[in-house]
Amino acid sequence: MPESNSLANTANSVANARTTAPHIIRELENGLLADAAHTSPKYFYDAVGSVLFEAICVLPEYYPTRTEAEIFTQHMGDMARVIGVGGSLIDLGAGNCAKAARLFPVLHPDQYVPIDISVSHLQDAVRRLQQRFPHIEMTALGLDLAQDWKLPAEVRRDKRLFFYPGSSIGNFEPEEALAFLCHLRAACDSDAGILIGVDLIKDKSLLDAAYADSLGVTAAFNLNLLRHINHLLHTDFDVRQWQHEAFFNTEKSRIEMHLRARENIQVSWPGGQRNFIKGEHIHTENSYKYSIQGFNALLADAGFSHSCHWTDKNEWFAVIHAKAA
Ligand code: AVJ
Repeated sequence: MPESNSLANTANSVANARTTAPHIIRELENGLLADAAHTSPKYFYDAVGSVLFEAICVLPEYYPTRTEAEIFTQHMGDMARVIGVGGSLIDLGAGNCAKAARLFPVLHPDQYVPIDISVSHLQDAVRRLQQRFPHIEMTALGLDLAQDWKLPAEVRRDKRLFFYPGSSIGNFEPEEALAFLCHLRAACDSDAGILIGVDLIKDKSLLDAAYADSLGVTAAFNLNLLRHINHLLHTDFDVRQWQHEAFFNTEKSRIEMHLRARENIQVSWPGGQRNFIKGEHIHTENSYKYSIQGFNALLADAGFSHSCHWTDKNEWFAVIHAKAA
């Protein structure tokens, strides 16, 4: 017993000694020190945050995941007719690869390229998928899609389909979303296309409920960010001093998530500190909602054409396909 304890302690201290990359420290500090404090939504997804997000996806109030899945169930055959078969399926933010795997039996890609922020997250899923679909060449890539990124030469050029489900595009500012789409368009030959999930503008009460669920899972997801930042920046955030807030900002057509200080709070970290007065907040996420026309205009501005969309009976969510030529 003492043996294994001391081994565990050694492993722990090695993990704790791992230092955060300087650009991440800089990004976090800049956000915390800004007049209107803010953080990037990519920091939600540590081990706990990723599990909480999976729980969000099965909440009754959180319609996007379920609605998108229904759209695929209903319209996958039609999508395949529009898109055609073969080519390279490039999965942006692949995670467990489950959404793309549903498309394999209808799209029959020659190559599957799952991309996520860390390749190690993809490895297990890809190994399992490779056994189920031995004839599809699989190349997992670790890239941060919010940074400048480039596809390596292993990614085939022939008939690329950029797959971006889940309405993750909503996390970008509209001008960043346009830049992102332009970046994809630049990686397209004339036979390429994009298949993207887009959350649509709807009644404010439905949107508010989806991001402030009755069980408090989204609140836990938002608050967990502070624990993750404590780990990355060695801040001394106390989660209990902060309150989850989420609402649809109709003028800006976006869900905003914030963490509001329940009292006056001083947050310190090696090399910095920030005082928050009671009621002051940290802006933790935007999730933009589009109309189909609005998103088509963005696609057109990025150089995509022949757009085609599928939606659910309530028109809460859309899956949109567009061609590079
Ligand atoms: C992963 C960005 C699509 O905006 O709905 C869910 C993240 N945040 N609940 C979204 C999220 C709070 C989600 N995206």
